[in-house]
Amino acid sequence: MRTQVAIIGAGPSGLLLGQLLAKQGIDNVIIERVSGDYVLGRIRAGVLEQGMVDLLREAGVAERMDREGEVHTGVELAFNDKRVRIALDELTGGDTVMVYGQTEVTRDLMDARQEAGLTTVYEASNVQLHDVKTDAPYVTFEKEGEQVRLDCDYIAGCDGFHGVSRKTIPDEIKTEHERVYPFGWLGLLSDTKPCHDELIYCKTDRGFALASMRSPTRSRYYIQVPLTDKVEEWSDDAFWTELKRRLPADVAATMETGPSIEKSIAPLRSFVCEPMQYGNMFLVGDAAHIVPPTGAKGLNLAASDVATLYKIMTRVYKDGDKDCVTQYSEICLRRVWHGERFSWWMTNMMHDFGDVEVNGTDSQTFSRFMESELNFYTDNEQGRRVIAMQYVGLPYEDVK
Ligand code: FAS
Ligand code: PHB
Repeated sequence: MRTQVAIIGAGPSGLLLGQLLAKQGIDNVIIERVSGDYVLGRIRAGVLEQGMVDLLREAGVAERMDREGEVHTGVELAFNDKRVRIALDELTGGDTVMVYGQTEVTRDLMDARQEAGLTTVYEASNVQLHDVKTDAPYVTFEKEGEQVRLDCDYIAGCDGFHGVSRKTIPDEIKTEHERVYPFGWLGLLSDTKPCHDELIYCKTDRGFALASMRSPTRSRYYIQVPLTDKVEEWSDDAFWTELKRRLPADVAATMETGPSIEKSIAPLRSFVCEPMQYGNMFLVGDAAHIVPPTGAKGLNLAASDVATLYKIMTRVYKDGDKDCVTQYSEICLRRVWHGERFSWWMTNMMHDFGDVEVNGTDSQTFSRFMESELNFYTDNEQGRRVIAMQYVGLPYEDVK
């Protein structure tokens, strides 16, 4: 097999990149480890920045999102028995976010790829990258017992945190930055009416909670839990009882509960691999970086990586400008670190660290610092503007 760009991973990064490249006539093949149904079964992000919305429209896959997605002009922070609305549009000169689940984004991209007759190899095993430092890199994998070789010009490692691509960068070349948080998020998806028309991020002395949604009839909720918790220990009733103790009282009093259709615990970490490229192999999305979901940045940072690589590949194949590939990592990392910092900051402000020492500060002192931080940034319009600017997403950077 031969293609121009080999894409490892059929998550949102790989599928969105493949769709954009195809629109420019750039041939690409996606190699995915699991089945398409398995990819769709993962319940993840729910909030899309304007930049990602624009990219999905450019890729020609936004028709259902524009019909079924919800444009949100604000989010709420609830703490110390008060609720502060961050008026995203007023504070940023009109920017908003789109509430539309990652599962639906992935489904739209899969459908578009199939319709375009583009090649995706699902359930490929033993995927390996070769000769990435040369002008003739290639990928090998096994499919139905057959060993397959895919020759290409470039490889996009869109294979997530546990993928194979990042391992291709030698240890002596890469630096991995990591912060693992001492708690996780227990998430529940239910076919119930959302408890509020906007997202509510709650900080309480029992821990963090988030009320989100997927549609007017489907809700997504999270509560902070200890890393030692197991999802099977949490009955639906226990979840709803604890969630109601963390949501604002008036919201909890009227909210609709029901059976979970998905329930899982996600660990929280900040992670960045530098550089994000090695020879003709580029790391994209979770393959290069992970954020705690408190800032709704994970999927959105993946989208801005895709945008940068798409612009670069278009310059290579349309303008014959191969030199611009050296800009990829530097451009991506500037925006990635802003997203990392915001997600780390929101996580520090909104969670209960219990008696865990943080950055050498005892937990009580740290908690006072964070309480002051949250009050300072929400008490005045300038502070709320800082939160709003990051929440809607910083501008994408152009390729020089
Ligand atoms: P993905 O991990 O989605 O996709 C990588 C793909 O590569 C997968 O399909 C995998 O099967 C495949 N793959 C892996 N190894 C391979 C190999 N060796 N060969 C071939 N294929 C391979 N973000 C938010 O913004 N908000 C949220 O609320 C949120 N919640 C999350 C909850 C959880 C439990 C997790 C894990 C992440 C969450 N995220 C959230 C972040 C998430 O949405 C990611 O940012 C997003 O999935 C990134 O997409 P990809 O980069 O495509 O990586
Ligand atoms: C979600 O709806 O899954 C969601 C929304 C915002 C976040 C995290 C998760 O910050």
